[in-house]
Amino acid sequence: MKENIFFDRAKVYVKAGDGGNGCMSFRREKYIPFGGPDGGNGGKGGDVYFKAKTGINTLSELACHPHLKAKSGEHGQGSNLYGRKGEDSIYYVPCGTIIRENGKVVADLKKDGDTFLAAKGGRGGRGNLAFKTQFNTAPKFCENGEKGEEKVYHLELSLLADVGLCGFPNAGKSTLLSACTMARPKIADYPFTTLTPNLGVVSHKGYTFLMADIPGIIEDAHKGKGLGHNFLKHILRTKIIIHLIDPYGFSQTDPVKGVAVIENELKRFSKVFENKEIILAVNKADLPEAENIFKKIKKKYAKRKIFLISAAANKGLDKLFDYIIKVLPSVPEPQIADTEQIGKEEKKKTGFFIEKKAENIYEVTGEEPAKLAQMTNFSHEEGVRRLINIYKKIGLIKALKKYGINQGDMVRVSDKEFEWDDTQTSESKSRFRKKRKK
Ligand SMILES: Nc1nc2c(ncn2[C@@H]2O[C@H](COP(=O)(O)OP(=O)(O)OP(=O)(O)O)[C@@H](O)[C@H]2O)c(=O)[nH]1
Ligand SMILES: [Mg+2]
Repeated sequence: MKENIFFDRAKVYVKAGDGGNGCMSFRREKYIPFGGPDGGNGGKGGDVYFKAKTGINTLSELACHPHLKAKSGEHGQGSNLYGRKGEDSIYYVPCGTIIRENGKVVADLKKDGDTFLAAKGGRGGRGNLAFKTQFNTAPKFCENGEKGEEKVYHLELSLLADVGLCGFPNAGKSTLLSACTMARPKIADYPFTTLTPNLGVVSHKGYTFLMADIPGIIEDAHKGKGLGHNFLKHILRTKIIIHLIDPYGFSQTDPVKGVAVIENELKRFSKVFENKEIILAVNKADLPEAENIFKKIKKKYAKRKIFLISAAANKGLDKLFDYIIKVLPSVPEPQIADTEQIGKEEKKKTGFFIEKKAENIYEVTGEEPAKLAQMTNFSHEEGVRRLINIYKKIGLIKALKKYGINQGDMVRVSDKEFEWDDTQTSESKSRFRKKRKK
């Protein structure tokens, strides 16, 4: 049987489709002399998207298949035929997926249908018809398609429930979830029954809210004891927490002292828990010791909201849920973990940087020059001339001269290499001589 592994994080490598190359072609038809250029444009490469979808609960699929791609655009053809666009790829993630790039949050897909453009497909290269002008009626060059974006993202699932359940193992968290929702988590009389979070929808007096049950935590969970405290991130963004207490305590821990033990673990995990309402609920009210423990805890935590319930016998739940539906509407929308803000899209980087790599090798880095070089088809002399003209316009040629470049030196841009030719890079006459391309 295939094991259902729960992943709540994934590192993925995303590659959008490349744009199709433009085409260089001339109309050749009987009785039509000088038919003119008719090379069509290449198609755009497909984009890669992440889309939140209810019903998906883990990032397992992406964690196991982390290479995500979209199709490339087709090349343009003669007779002004445009290449077909590459198909977009949509990868579905659970609601509550936080997406980070270089440690910075770039998207928080909260509800069903929320979409994030993860990598943009490359633009299709233009065919020679697109370059036809009054001054150049028969352009003998075309563009390569632009490369699709490549990115690395860290995805993390942080469930978005209204109410989160926490407490020592065996307190009855899963029993409570199954008593009031359609969820059927595993329940058993031993600790660590629950190994992955469970979600359920509670309907109470015409209101509905989402409840999350997570594995139990124990003292020193932050040091990795028990199942550790990693699952706490799934109740980090809940509006209210219900801390369930077993009147018989857990292991050697007394139930009254245990309250502080669990809450310390919460606070150690994140400051966010300090500002969240935590309701105390003494469970297993049907057991003889429950009433007594309830009184003791009420005395110790006089200012807190405390309930006595029995999840298994469905006792006291009405009162608890009455209180929850009363306060829920006034609790603000939970923010991204640790109050991080979604990073604004960085402005497209223009400009370039020149570095002398060796005695006669100059390396140019910069998004714009690299993209221009990549989109130039070096087998077309006119295309190379156009590239040099654009490099002149953006000041690259001037900057290289200022840097002291000499006749015969090599210039590296992206994966292309040129030999510098003074006569061809002068302001009046602009010609690079192509040395070789990789
Ligand atoms: N007597 C009594 N037993 C209960 C009550 N609620 C839960 N239990 C029992 O407590 C045991 C643990 O219940 P679970 O719901 O699995 O506890 P949990 O907190 O989810 O435990 P972990 O998943 O291990 O963290 C089970 O045997 C339940 O039947 C209750 O109200 N009364
Ligand atoms: Mg459980």
